Amino acid sequence: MKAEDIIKSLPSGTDGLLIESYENRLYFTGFASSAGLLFLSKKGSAFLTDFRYIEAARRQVKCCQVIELKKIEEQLPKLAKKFDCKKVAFETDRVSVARAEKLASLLGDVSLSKSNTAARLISDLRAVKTKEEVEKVKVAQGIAEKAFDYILGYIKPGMTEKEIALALDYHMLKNGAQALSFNTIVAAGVNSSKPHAVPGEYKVAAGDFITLDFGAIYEGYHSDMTRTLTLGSPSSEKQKVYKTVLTAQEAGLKALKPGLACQAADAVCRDIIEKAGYGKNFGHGTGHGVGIEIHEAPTLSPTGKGKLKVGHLVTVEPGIYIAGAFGVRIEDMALITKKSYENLTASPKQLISLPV
Ligand SMILES: [Mn+2]
Repeated sequence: MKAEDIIKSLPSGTDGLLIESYENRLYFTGFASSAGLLFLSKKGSAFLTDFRYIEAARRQVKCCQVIELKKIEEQLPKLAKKFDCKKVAFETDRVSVARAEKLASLLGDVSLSKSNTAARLISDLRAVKTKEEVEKVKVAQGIAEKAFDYILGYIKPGMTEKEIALALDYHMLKNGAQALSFNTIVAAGVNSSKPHAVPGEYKVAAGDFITLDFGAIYEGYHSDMTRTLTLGSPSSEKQKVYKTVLTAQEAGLKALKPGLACQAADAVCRDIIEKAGYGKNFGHGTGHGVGIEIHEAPTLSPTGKGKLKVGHLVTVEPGIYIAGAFGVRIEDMALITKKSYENLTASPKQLISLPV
């Protein structure tokens, strides 16, 4: 079990780990709930959740005993004693200072470790996807791609960004998405220069670039893709920028393999964009891990840490943004394999020009 790997790797002297975040509870138990506590320890583990979820949890959680959460102030110290814990770690990257103080007081004699090791170990573990996790992302991505195909026939001049975003969202939700990966981005015309523009009342018109960045969630797992389309014929400058981003994106993908430094993966895309004269117009990282969270480890950026490993699932999404004019971003998701990568995004990347 994944949780056992974490427990074994905790710093010496730490014998337990408290997991309270939604994301990590889902990861370790496979059970999604708005509240709960997973107590992992070297001598045993327990998942506590309240009356609202207890019936479903008893049926679904297989990794450890399931206990109905009633009075945490009594149950937590009792479990710590039962599992013979002297010191327990917690999610230092996810728990507020107030909650950490509360946990420390609930634990009484058992000390709460402030070490970041557990948080780092969980992040590293979650970055490497199992086959089952990859399958879920693939289903999510399939839902997003069907919505993309649909939207190509839907967009007409005069439609607002909001209308296009709503149509994408509706299609994903109607066709199996449990939820949306994030607020869908539809950025058209001058708005496409803002990487995370919010869809508004702007009406798409001939010559516009339209950037669509969206994803679906399936069984807790996210997908993420970006395509930039045009309505009618774009200017030659727009075509040049699109070609540059596409060249960078394809080169970035092609470079992916185990052992490649995350910074080096970023540099592949960044160098091409810099050489084309648009270095200052690419102000974000090249990519990020995707899974239970839309952004997770590893990070492909100039400050990204570590190297790619088999099982990492990352986006490659360079862009060029010219303030007050237009922007282009193209994004695929890629799974790092033994020799290179598998592209999980099948939608076409050649510039699609929609009829006006
Ligand atoms: Mn992304």
